[in-house]
Amino acid sequence: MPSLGTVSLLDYGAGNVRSLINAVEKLGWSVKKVESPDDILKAEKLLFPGVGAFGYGMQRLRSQGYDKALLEYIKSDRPFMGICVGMQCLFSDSEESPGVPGLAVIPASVRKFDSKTKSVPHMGWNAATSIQADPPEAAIATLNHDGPSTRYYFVHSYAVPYTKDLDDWVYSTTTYGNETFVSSVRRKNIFATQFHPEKSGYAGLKALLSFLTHDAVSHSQSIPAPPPTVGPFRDMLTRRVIACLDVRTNDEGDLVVTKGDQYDVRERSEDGSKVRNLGKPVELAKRYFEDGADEITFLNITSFRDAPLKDLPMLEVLKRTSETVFVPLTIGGGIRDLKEPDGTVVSALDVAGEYFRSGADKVSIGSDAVYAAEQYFASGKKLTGETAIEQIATVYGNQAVVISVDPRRVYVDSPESAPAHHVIPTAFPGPNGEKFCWYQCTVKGGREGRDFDVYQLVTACEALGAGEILLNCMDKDGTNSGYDLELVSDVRAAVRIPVIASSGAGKVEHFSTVFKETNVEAALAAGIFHRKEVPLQSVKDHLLKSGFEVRGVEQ
Ligand code: 1PR
Repeated sequence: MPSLGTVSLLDYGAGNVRSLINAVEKLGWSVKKVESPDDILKAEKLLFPGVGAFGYGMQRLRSQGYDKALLEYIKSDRPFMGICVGMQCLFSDSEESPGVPGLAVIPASVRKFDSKTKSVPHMGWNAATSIQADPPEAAIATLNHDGPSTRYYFVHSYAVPYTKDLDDWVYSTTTYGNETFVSSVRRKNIFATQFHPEKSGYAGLKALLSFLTHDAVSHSQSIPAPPPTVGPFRDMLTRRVIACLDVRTNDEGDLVVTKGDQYDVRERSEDGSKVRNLGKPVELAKRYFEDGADEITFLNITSFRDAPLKDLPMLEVLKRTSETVFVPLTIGGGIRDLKEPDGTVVSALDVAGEYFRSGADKVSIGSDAVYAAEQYFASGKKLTGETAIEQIATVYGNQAVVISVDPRRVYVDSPESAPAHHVIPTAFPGPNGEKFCWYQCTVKGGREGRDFDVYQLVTACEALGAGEILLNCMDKDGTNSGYDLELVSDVRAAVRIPVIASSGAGKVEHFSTVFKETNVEAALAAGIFHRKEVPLQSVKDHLLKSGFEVRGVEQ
């Protein structure tokens, strides 16, 4: 198909721009990467997907001479679209990087969300309430409000608080907890979104398409005066439903999606014990995207075996998945220092970088996080800057680092029986009537238990800079008996970062129960989706009926 046009993309190399390129190409357009300030000056349409910290972004722009070119480009009235930090850079400065000036196109400051009453980062699907009347003449872009369930994907800890004096700029606002912030700006040739259109399913693709195709901007006019803003604004952040694909090579050497019972992925059959094969990773991920999954997580479950970086099978899976799936993708398994066959060590940061360039938005760290957290306590809670968590969070942002926890329940008679551990009372007594338990961390996919508990792990990882917890439970995995609510509540209360409940989902009610009883941000399931026992959409329908905000499936 001939290209409908070309958009220039300003990438300073910190994160996943592959998804944005894939989204633009899916819409029939071509992407030309900016390689010099001159490329900016010559561009006819410019996309700026900022990634990472504000200061890092501005510093990269300045060191490459892109800042001046950008300002000149914007002044020349040609179409500009900024995304996430690419929007924040338009403002004067940011609390994230004190003393670093922004481009100062819009006179306001970016501020950190208040984490006293809510999890930070603001991560997930939220509404963007338009406060500008859509003008009859072409605007630089429009958001498509297909109905009340239209949501866009956000992931950020900093935002511009909404105030009425910004109304000349503000296109939409979004509310998170007690704060209403600017979720998009639109004026003359400038359109910018705090959310990620390339990760916002079909609603996001439509927003992107409108920027690509609307070029009849009336340059001399700004958008008509906005209607009076309405309030009070309502937090419409949805609970996320995540489909998880455990991937490994089966006995025939094919890469398959598998699923264990309490982490045992082999069939219990008379003719031996084959690895369960529940489908192909790329195809299943596409099916879940179309069914309305809010995120897709891939876990490479045999990653403790060394493999050369270039042969990591999940790189290709991510590349292919990100061509057709436009929601966030997480990859876990093997995010650690790797030893190449010639003995060279590739750092966890470089391994993660390879995954981000292949289409991942977040990496999830299992075993390595346990070792790092043990070290953190052993050193008297010192931050060395050397752990994979710290390094990846510094370069790609905290939101890009998920900690995958593989705990096992250990029953005890009383808290005094395990003084070194975080012991909680349980309503489900142990085999000898024990009324207390603690949760032991494991590594290598549950193959090895450590003398370290989940409370220690998650608090350490939060301090090291992780952005989210993926909380599995070995006792519940594959049982269809519901999430371990005691574990999930305990972890939810221990940290401020978002928590994903995982392991044990068997019916739609398990999702509403875990959200109601523990207030987690997301719930993940695997087996019920793979075996087609519970359609994803029925989970969303049930949550909606139970009074939860959910993202609908738009086409
Ligand atoms: O240690 O950083 O290399 O990461 C290894 C990763 O692989 C970890 O995230 C670990 O959880 C995962 N993993 C390793 N072995 C297994 C296994 O099953 N044998 N899978 C495994 C973990 C649990 C969830 C599952 C939920 C929901 N599987 O991924 O999807 O429990 O299942 P359900 O809804 O069917 O109950 P590293």
